[in-house]
Amino acid sequence: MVTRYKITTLTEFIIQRQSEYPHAKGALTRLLNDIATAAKIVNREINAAGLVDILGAAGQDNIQGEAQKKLDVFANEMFITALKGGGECCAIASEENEKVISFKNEFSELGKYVIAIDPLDGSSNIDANVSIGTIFSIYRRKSEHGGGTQEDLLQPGINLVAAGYIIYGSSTMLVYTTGKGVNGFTLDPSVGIFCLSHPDMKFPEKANIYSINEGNYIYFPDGVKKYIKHCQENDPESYRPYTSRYIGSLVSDFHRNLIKGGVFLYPGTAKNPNGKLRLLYECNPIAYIAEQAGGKASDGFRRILEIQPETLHQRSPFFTGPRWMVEKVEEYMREFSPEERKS
Ligand code: AHM
Ligand code: MG
Repeated sequence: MVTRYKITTLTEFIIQRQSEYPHAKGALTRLLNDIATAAKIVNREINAAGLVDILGAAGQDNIQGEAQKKLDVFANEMFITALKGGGECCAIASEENEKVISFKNEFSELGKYVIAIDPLDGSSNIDANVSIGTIFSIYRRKSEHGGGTQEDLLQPGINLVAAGYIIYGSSTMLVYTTGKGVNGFTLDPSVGIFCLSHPDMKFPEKANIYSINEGNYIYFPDGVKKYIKHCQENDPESYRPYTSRYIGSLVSDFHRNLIKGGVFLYPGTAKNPNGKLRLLYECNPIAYIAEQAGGKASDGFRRILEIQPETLHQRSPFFTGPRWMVEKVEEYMREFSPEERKS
């Protein structure tokens, strides 16, 4: 008997999912397609980066005072162009722009959605040919008409409609959720189509990786220091000692931990009490995916998705992975670093 394999493309998949919402008019479907199209173009540029002379700083700093790379600039412009032209989105908050970009034109003013995006995360790794990513989150706007506003974007993660990331790695994948599980699609570069390759992704039950920039150890809160010791103790029943893996590229570290089972930690430190990662376009979308994959995401004390953002670029300590691993981190934080707790 001949075995038949059905290839499901990303476009087919999101259209199938749309039919589960009888009142949906296809706006979210079109928005996700716009993101996928921009991602393919960004992917093409990243793949060509070693060939053409595009590497190196673009000569300007982003608003966090970090040197921007040319590919950051390119990716930012690409996603903005695709989303503005698509007409479903009325405002974007991007890691690369200080203020909200509000679309006031005939295409987008009526768009129902706003997007927070990190167009190229982990970009300090580009020169070393290490996997990098795009992280996006989609909210329904709060304002009723006109261009989208900052208030439309300052929503807690529990209001997310969809979130996802693209990982530009040994293969390029788009992973996303609309709140009904997490699905991963691998780009077939020969035809330029994302194909369903990782349906219904879940953290594996057996997990034994911890990912943290241990070079900052002396600055970590005591709870995190004690947790690291816990990871290194011998207890085969709980798969310890764990393996340490850290790329320094959030999407890549998270993606590996999702597939292989592991916890990611980026704590606050004495110098930077809120850590490094940005709540709106790094922590929230990854937290939503983590929860949908059966995991958890916390700042050590609070559920990430319940934090009310005050500013666009605010940072948060970030711990995410399988539920039981994150709960262990929280236990250590409560016991050894109670002074870190925020209101
Ligand atoms: P970026 O947005 O400037 O690229 O920085 C975010 C990146 C994350 O991808 C990664 O998890 C983290 O920075 C690594 O930071 P560090 O080098 O301090 O370990
Ligand atoms: Mg980033």
